[in-house]
Amino acid sequence: MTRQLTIGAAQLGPVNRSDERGAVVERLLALLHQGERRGVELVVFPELALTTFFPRWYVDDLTETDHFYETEMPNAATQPLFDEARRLGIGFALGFAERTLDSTGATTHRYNSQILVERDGSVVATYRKMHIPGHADHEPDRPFQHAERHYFEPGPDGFGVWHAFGGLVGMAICNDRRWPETYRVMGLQGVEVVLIGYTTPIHYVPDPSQDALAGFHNRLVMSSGAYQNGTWVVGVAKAGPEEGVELLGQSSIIAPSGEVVAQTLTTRDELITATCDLDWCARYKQTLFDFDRYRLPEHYTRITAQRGVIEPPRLTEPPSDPRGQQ
Ligand code: ING
Repeated sequence: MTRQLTIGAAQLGPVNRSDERGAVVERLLALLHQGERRGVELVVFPELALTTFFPRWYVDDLTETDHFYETEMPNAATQPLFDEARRLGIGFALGFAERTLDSTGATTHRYNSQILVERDGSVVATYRKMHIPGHADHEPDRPFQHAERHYFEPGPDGFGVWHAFGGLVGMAICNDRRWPETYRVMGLQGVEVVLIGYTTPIHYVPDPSQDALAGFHNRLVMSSGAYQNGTWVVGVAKAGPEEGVELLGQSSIIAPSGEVVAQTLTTRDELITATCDLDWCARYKQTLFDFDRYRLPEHYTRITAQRGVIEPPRLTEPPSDPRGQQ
C-alpha cells in the first residue's frame, strides 16, 4: 500500500484592508469544507492569509501596524478554524504575521510565519520566512511599496522538515521558493512535500520586464525545486486585485517529476486538490537525485562560504578590441 496524501491548495482572492479577520476565517472555513467534501487530509492556505498584504504600504512607526500581527496562534479569531479542522480530522498550513516577545520579554520580533497543524489539531511546527524580499526604507517613487524588510525579520530557525501526515513535510514562504537552497536544505532532510504560501505582485517594480514572466517564473522555481529534490510542492496564492495591486494566482500542486498536476484557473477563492503518492518521491531520490551517491559537497563550498558574487581574477589584460571598444 503506497502512502497517499490528499492535499488541497486553498487559494484566496483579495483580502482588503477593511476585511475583518472573522470574515476571512469564514472564507477559510468554506474552503476547508470544500476540501472535506473532496476527501482532503491537508489544506494549505496562503501567506499572510488573515490580512491584506500590508507591506504594500509604508508606516514608519511599526507599533501603528500591530493590528496586522497575531500575538498568539490560535487566537480568538482563528480558533473556529482550528476547532473545525480538528473536528473534521483535516490538517492545515496557515500563513500569518507573527508578533512575539523574546524569552526575556524585552525584545519584540516580527515574523512572516506559517503554522502547520496535524489532523488531530496538534501543532507540528511554525516556520518563519527566511528570504525577506523587497526593501526596508520607504521608497516614495514606487507605485506601491514591498517593504517586507521593514515589517519582518528573517526567521531564526532555518528550513525544517517534520514527520507528519505519513511523510516528511517541509515549509517555505513566498520568496523562499525562488532560491534553490530552500529546497535543497529540505531535500537533504528527505522532504517529500513542501508547503508554500505566497503573495506575488505581478508588477515587479525594480524590473518591469519580469511582469510578463511572473507566471512562468512561479512555475519554473517550484517545478525545479520539486524535481531536483524529488519532492511534492504545493504553492498557494493570495491572488487577484488586492487594494489596487494585481496578485498572481496560479496556485499549484506539483509532483516530484516537476509536473503540475493541479492549478487554479481563477484569481479568487479556489480549492484545487490532488492525491499525492509520497512514494513517488523515491523514483527521483533513489535514482537521478540519489544525493549520497552523486553530490559533491566538497566542490560546493562557495554556496555556504559566500553571500554575493566574487568574480575570478583577470589573469591577463583583456585583448584590446580592434574596434576600439572595451
Ligand atoms: N513576494 C514576492 C515573491 O517572491 C516578488 C516578491 C514580487 C518577487 C514580485 C518577484 C516579483 O514572490 C513575497 N511576498 O515574497
